[in-house]
Amino acid sequence: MWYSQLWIVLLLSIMLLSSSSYIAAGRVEEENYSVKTSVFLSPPIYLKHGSVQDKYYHDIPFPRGHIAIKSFNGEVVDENGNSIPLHETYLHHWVVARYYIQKEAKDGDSEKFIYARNSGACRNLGQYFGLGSETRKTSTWVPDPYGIVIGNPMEIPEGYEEKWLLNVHAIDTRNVEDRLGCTECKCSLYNVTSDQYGRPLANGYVGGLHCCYDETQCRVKEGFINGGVRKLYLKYTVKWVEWNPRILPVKIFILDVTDTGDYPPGSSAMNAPFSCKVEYSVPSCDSSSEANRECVDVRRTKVVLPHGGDIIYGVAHQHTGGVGSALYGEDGQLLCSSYPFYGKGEEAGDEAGYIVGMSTCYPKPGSLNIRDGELLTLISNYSSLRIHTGVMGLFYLLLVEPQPKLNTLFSLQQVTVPYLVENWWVILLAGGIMAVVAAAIYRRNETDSYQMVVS
Ligand SMILES: *[C@@H]1O[C@H](CO)[C@@H](O)[C@H](O)[C@H]1NC(C)=O
Ligand SMILES: *[C@@H]1O[C@H](CO)[C@@H](O)[C@H](O)[C@H]1NC(C)=O
Ligand SMILES: CC(=O)N[C@H]1CO[C@H](CO)[C@@H](O)[C@@H]1O
Repeated sequence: MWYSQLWIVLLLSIMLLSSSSYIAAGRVEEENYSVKTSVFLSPPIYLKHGSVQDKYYHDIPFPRGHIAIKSFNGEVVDENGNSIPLHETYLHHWVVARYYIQKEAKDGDSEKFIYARNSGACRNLGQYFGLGSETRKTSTWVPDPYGIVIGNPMEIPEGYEEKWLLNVHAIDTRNVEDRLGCTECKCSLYNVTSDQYGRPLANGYVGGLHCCYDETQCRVKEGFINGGVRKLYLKYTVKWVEWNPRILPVKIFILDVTDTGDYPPGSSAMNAPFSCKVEYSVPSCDSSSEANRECVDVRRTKVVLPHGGDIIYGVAHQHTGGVGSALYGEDGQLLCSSYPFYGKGEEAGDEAGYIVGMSTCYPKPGSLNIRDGELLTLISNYSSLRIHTGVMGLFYLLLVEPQPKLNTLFSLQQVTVPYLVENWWVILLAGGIMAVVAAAIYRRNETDSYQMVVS
């Protein structure tokens, strides 16, 4: 049986490898054979030179059933599936949110709509997934035995079904006068005097989402004649596994460096101002009074998670100009830092001047814990060599309920080998048992193991 032989080979290599790399080796084996990949396209997004689309799409195609999401990524493509570089279409952000809707209700019927939010405190950041320009090169992989569990029939209210909402904010910057200005939503380039709700712009508001909303137009180069409309899509790729009792569900938290911490008491205060401002501006360093030789703008906020857990994954979201973000525990311990990497060339995924990826944190499960009610410090750094408007400093965290320490061989099948044992013979024994278990599982899943679900 080649499968169990492979296991022995793997186990032998596990014993020879250092602790960090054998975590990876354990994962490949456990995870990949039953992971399914679904690739979907958003509804078409029509863009002409300099134009903005910021639309919400209800009931988007999504993997159905009681499953665990392992990763979620997206990118902008054209009708032929070609990747579109950020200097042509800037992906300001995409956001995917979960909701329940009464079975016979029409989308948009707010009475019959229940927003199934993440576990974070920002009421206006309730999404499950969301990134921006960095989406092509940012790992969103949720390691085994963890997963973002969705579609649990026990959680969906009676008479309702679970659906997904997609928001894509894209800015076409071909032939615009000031590319960075358009992506940073500078109001002077957008010829707007009121925000998306028709309210006049606040005094001193020079750039941000209130100036580059849906159907607005960024100034194109003088003399440029309209080059026609282009049809694009957000292509999103969801990796997932069927739910099984060995999966440990993670909770999603989104922290925001602009969070003021003023949460209205009770959940009814829906029109109270949001404590998370989502975006902010970075003044340029020569205009600030302080001697700031490095020209780094450091934003900082304190946030409390009423209910904590063990950190499984962390990543920050920043815009152009970002130079890093970090989360610290109450005792000052660094919990996770996440740094942007900028592209160097022309092609999609490596566009010079744009953040094309963010580094991520995968602490050893159980090694970093956030206590209930712990006061965390979130820091977001931007270069202030020049002014930046409409920047963001979000931090995504995946947390799991702390697991009881394992001390019986019986529970081995729940967990990957490496965390458990120091003595090689125990690994070997455990490995033998796991090989049998894995082979049995493998056989059971054989029929659907490599099925690709493409819609
Ligand atoms: C700016 O907006 C005004 C009124 O909304 C319009 O009349 C004018 O043509 C616009 N200018 C440009 C350059 O688009
Ligand atoms: C943020 O900038 C400050 C000041 O330059 C620096 O001390 C800190 O290490 C930076 N943090 C990150 C995460 O880049
Ligand atoms: C197809 C697939 O899901 N591959 C994953 C296998 O596991 C590694 C981690 O060990 C992931 O990075 C891959 O994405």
